[in-house]
Amino acid sequence: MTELSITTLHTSDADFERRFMDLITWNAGDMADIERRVAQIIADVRQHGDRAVIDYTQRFDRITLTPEGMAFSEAELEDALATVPHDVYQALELAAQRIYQFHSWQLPQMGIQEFMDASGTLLGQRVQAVKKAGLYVPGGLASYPSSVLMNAIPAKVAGVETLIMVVPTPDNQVNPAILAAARLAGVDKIFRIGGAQAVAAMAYGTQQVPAVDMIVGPGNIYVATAKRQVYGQVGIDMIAGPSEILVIADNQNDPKWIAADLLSQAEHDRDAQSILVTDDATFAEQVRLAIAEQLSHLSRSQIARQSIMERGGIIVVKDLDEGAKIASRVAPEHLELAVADPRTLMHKIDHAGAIFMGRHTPEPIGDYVAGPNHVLPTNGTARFSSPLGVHNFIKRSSLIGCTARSFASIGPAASALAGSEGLTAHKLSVDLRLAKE
Ligand code: HSO
Ligand code: ZN
Repeated sequence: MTELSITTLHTSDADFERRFMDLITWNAGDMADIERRVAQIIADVRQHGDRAVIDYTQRFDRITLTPEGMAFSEAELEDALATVPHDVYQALELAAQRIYQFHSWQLPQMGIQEFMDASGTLLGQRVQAVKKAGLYVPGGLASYPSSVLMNAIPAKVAGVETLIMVVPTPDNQVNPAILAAARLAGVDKIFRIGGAQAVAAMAYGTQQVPAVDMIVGPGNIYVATAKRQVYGQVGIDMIAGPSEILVIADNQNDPKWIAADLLSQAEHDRDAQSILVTDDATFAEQVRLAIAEQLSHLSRSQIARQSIMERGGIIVVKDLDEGAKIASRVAPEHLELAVADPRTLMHKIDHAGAIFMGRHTPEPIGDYVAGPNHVLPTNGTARFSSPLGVHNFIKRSSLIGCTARSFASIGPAASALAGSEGLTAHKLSVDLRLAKE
């Protein structure tokens, strides 16, 4: 086995800044060709509907669908569900129940909220769920039942009326636990389609696939590009990059625990990023050795090894406060605070998608059963964006109601502003009513 090298930086090094920026800068590469191909697929689906979706499915997934066969039938779902191992089903149930509970707690006040201001004008807002949402679920290596729960349950809790799901089934293969999760979460209809063609179908609608208002869920680069291109026609959640974890750990941890936590995200993707921040160089070396040892036993050791060697990092800081500053600059998707007093340290963190507090809270507990969402901002976007939640499926309408009296009081200012903007129809609309009163 080749020696496992991990980029190791000390904040006291003269070239720390440059090497730190190199470590955390992520470039997805040239996208022009993918953009073009995706645009073509979307245009085809808009023009030819199901016909185009079926043709692309034949080409990419090697299956022949009829229009009616695009969605799973009840009988097919029942058959698939019967094959899910009992312990997996029970675990999904527990996860679903905990995710439901957390997102119910998160729900803001819905419905009509209003007040009367000093002029006597009624002001307020109506808060409601989007009507229809579509969930993309990848096939293959990144097809996770837990992600079905994490995307579907917030939609249902928010009050989305129609929730559909698409999942590609290349060579007719599908993980039955995906279907079980969809059932548990209350998904209304599941289509066996994927790729940019499935995103286009949900955005514009076809004969079989209803057009939705909002598309959520992870996917490969084609799916991500398609989501970006249909944004505006529909809402989208976010464009997720490769997984990331940053662990701040003191030397009181078991290096094996921390090594496994770092590997948990490295095994997602060769491009995933795992960073250890510690105030003890000897501990850092123990973690490196534990990573090397554990790597050889992992089912995805090749992926994890590449991620650790090419994108992983160890940063040795002078104290935990400096560690918090470094972590805030990374703004990682997942941040573990494996220290004695995680709460104090948490207050010093400006940005992170999810914060795991204390030595007994490893990242994977949040991936599956804690309750908060595992769909989180990546690539530094935690500076301005938030985990997926009920809010992604909620929208507001403003309410404004003048009386003759309140209109007389605030109308003249509107008239003056309309005049100054040179918009004479605006002004007339106000003035006609003012004249009458
Ligand atoms: N950690 C991933 C989600 C996931 N993990 C699904 C396991 N299954 C999000 O970054
Ligand atoms: Zn994970």
